[in-house]
This record gives sequence, C-alpha cells and structure tokens, in this order.
Amino acid sequence: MSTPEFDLLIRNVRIVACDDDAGAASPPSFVAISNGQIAALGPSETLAPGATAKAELDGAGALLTPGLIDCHTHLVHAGNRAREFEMRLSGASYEEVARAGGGIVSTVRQTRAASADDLFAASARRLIELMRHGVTTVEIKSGYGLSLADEVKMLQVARALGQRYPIDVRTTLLAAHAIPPEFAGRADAYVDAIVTQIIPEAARLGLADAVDAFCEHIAFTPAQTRRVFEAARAHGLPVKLHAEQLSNQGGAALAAEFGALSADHLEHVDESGVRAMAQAGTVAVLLPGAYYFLRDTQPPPIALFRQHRVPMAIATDCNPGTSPGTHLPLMLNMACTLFRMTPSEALLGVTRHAAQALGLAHSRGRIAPGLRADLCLWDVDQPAELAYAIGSSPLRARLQNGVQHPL
Ligand code: DI6
Ligand code: FE
Repeated sequence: MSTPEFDLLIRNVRIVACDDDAGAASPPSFVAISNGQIAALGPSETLAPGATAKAELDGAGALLTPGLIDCHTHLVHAGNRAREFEMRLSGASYEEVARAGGGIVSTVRQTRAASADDLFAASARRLIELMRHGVTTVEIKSGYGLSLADEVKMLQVARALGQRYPIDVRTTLLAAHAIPPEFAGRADAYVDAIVTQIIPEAARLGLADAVDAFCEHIAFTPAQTRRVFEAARAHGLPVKLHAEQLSNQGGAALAAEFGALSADHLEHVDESGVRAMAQAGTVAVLLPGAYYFLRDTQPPPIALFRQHRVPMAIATDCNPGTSPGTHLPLMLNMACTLFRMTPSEALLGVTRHAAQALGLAHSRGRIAPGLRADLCLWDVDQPAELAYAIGSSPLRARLQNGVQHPL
C-alpha cells in the first residue's frame, strides 16, 4: 500500500479553520501540504501511520489559523502626515485639513514626486511589518497618483512588491480618491479622464484587480461614482467603494447595484443600504483604525450587518492620513472594543470574509483541503487571545503557499 509523500506535514496544531465560527480551536491535529495547497487535515490520531513528508513542522500545540488577509490598504505612498496629526490635535477637523490643501492631496504631491524605486522602498517597510503580523494576502490601492502616469506607477510598485516579497498582493485602482489640484473645481472633467483614460489603460496593462472610489461630500458624488463603476464594468473589473465614512451618500446601495465585492467604512450606512448589500452579497469592510484615529463617534451598525447577514471584514486601511498603521491583529482588538464585535467575528473578518471582500473565497481565507497553504501559527491558547491582546505579536510562524519564511 502506498502512502502519499507530502511536501510538508505540520503536526500537533490546534486548528481554527474559520469556516463559520472562529471561536474555538480543534483538538490536536495535523495539516498536510502539497504543491502549495492544503492536501489533508484532521485530528492527529487520524493521520495514516505511514504518511511521509519531505519536511515536518512540530506545532507543539500552538494555534493554526489561515494566513491573515488585509483587504483594504493604501500601503503604497510617499511621506507621512505627522504634521497634519499635530494640526488635528490642536483642533482642525479632517475636512478642514483637506480643504486647506492638506489631507490626501499632500500625499499626492509627495507620491508624484517620488521615483518608483523610492516609493517601493518606503512601501516595502510597511509591507514587511504587515507580514510580521501574519498577513499573507494584502490589497493595495492606488489613489495618491491621480494622473494616468502616477496611478500606473503606484500599481506597478504594488505589483513589484508582491513579486519581491512572499506575500500575495492584489491591486485596486482608486483614481477616484480625490480631485487632483490641476482639476480643482472641475471634478467632472477629472472623472472624464478616469473613465476614458485611466481605467482603460490600467485594464489594458492588467494592473488592477478591482476599481474603487471615494463617494463622499469631500470627494466624489454618487453620480460621479456611478460613471466610474460603469467604466469598470465595461472593462470587466469588479468594484469596491469607500462608502458612508463621513456621511450617508447612498454609496452602499450604489455599490450593491453594481454587485460590488465590498463597501468599506460604512459608519453612516442606513438599513436600506445594509439590505441592498445583503441582497448583492457585498461584504462590509470595517476599518476601526480610521475610526479610532479620527476619533469618530458613530460606529458602523454591527447589529444591522448581523441581522441582515452581511459578512463583516476588518482591515488596517493603512494610509498616512487616517490610519497610519500596519498591525492587523491590533485591528481585531479595536473591532471588538470600539465596534463591539466578537473575537470570533473579528477573526473571520481578517480571514474568510476578507477573502470574500477580494473575490478570493475560492482560494483562501479558511483551512480546508484544496485551498492555498497560507497559514499562521500563533503562541496562544484560544483564538480570542488574538483580539484580546493590545498590540502584542504572538506569531510563531507564517507560511505562504506552503513555504515557511523567516519573520
Ligand atoms: N478614506 C480614508 O480613510 C482614506 N481614504 C479614504 O477615502 C484616507 C486617505 C488619506 O487621508 O490619505
Ligand atoms: Fe481607505
């Protein structure tokens, strides 16, 4: 009788598969990996006695989760906005800073001025931090270029990061993030450029996995957002939306109308928006880091998402203006403390539901045969500890595509 030779056999781990309840771990189990995928798993005593593997990893009873997925970041950018942080501390609001020429547009200036190499180097530092906190798939948005050449530069840097480091990068075109200075007062003309030049070129170059927009009174109207979505659809690209972050614009319903993968932020969404999301299968991506950093006071309506069974994902929103951080496990804590999510919901939010928010549920986000062997081994006893701890890093090992990389 022949027994399979696996590439890697992980023994003695307690698995949190993240199927639908991430609140408890399995009894001691094994996970077998072949060709970068999970080949088999089960309680330790069910492993065939003659099973062999090219390599083995003893989990020593540690907790095994899917690799974490950060499904909403603006990780590629130049400079920082510590000065603006100080301004806000002395009383200026986010909108006031934006209207005074600070905010997103100041990062646009620095990102445009940076060479691709400099942008790569600055962003790589943040990417490495994400990986150290267990992230194996990250979504990176453009949106600080706001011209054809600079948006393409950002997306190319994002893709290059994914080629250089052991992390899977998904790119999202966010040309509709802010109105660039050269289009001040001519937002519709900028939207023309987005739909006739930037989206078609990003699609032609194959640089974007999705298209996003910032639908808000300080950014793009629902009518402008609709034009962006129509162009995305014409080029076969799925959409996502920064919706109802500062006010209720009906963005969530608009996103749902276009079958959006996700609507993100959502502090001000109402029940009709939530219902539309539920019907469309649109994931709610919640960003507690931005809520915290802006000292927002209206949390997203978690009870409505639960009631209408809208899957909730959690992400860092890593960006220089409203969430300058790369600690995804810390976001679990904030989702629980600030939004009153459960630790189990929070963990599903960075695994299964984050995969869904990127259209990747078929390949990752859970521990199951046939899925990518993107895995994290944690020095904790129970999964709730991952959300409970404030800013610790109990990651012991991280595997991407079945390969363990030094932390
Ligand atoms: N909402 C946000 O929180 C970030 N973008 C957005 O549309 C902020 C980006 C920035 O301030 O640089
Ligand atoms: Fe964002």
